[in-house]
Amino acid sequence: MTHAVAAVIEQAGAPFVRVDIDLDEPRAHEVLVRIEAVGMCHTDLSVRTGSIPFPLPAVLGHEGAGVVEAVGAGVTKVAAGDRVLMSFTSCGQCVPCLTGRPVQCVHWPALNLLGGSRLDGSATVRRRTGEAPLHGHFFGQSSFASHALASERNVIRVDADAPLDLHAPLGCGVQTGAGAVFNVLAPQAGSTLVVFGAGAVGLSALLAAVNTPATRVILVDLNESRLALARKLGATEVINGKDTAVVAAIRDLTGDGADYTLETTGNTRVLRQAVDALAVGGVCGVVGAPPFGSEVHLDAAQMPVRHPRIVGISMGNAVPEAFLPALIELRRQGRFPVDELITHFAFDEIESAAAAMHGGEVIKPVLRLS
Ligand code: CXF
Ligand code: ZN
Repeated sequence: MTHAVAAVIEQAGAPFVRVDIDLDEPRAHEVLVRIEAVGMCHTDLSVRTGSIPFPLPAVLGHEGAGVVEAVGAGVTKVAAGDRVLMSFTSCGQCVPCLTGRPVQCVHWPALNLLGGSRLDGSATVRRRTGEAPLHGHFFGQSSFASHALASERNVIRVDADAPLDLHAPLGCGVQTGAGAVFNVLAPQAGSTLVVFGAGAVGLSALLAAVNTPATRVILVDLNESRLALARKLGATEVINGKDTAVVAAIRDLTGDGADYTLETTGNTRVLRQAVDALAVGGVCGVVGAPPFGSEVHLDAAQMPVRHPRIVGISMGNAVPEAFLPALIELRRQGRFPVDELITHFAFDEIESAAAAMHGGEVIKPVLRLS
């Protein structure tokens, strides 16, 4: 049993509150991590509002980074003292896992997004006092806490001098945007990519896109300061959707439309725009997560006429053990300046961090615990 302190959401719409918790002992393939830094992602806030039905009360947080304190008897990948990032988890035994597609693990929703416990139903976190329930195992970590119980599968070892407070968000938001571009859209030479949304995911997609042979990368958002940052980070054009008909503006800029679009906002009207803005045969990647049950209207008659391809993507379709070290190296070389997206907060400022991200002033809050 490990004593820890967590930021808990007690019920939908409630603030984060500090709760003393106990973590289970690491099982054979589990890893106990002392958290040094943890990023905040919109998915954490979507659970808080109830638009993702993760069971509450719960310890959220899924961009944790820290130092391994203990490992289960069967763990060989890391040892106590190693510094690690955490990403999503997967079962390792289903056909998608065994064929290199852990994001498509058949147990992915239960293990990461909806379950709240290990797959066998056992709890990883408990309150130190009182009988009220508490759910954890969010993305196999629940890292809005001083310590998290992860598994061998979702920790990635990094160098001893790695700046964890700059690397933590690679585990979800940054991987989601960058991987959508590098691993799925993979834009061809001379092509045009339009990214809808200049938040952490959209701007990470931009940071990736400037490392591809796409020659035009257009960012669409409603916030002028985010669009200014997008320009600074290499967007060739920006569109403020507040005062512009976005699809018409993209056609003005491109002629027939964009070869690739990427929807990162989770707004279904924007998804419609991202499909309508495609050139014939173009590809629209969808990473934005609207509330569960949301539906989108498309012009179905255009499907056999303009041949759009619409691809759902999560976690950048990445294998984190391979992908995160690549992002770290690109950053080290100055080719992936993710630092520009990050604002640091103390762990006990978690509520201000959430407000600043929600309000658009901050792109990627990272909480420091030490
Ligand atoms: C999530 C969004 C909700 C669906 C699964 C992937 N991505 C990151 O937080
Ligand atoms: Zn996330």
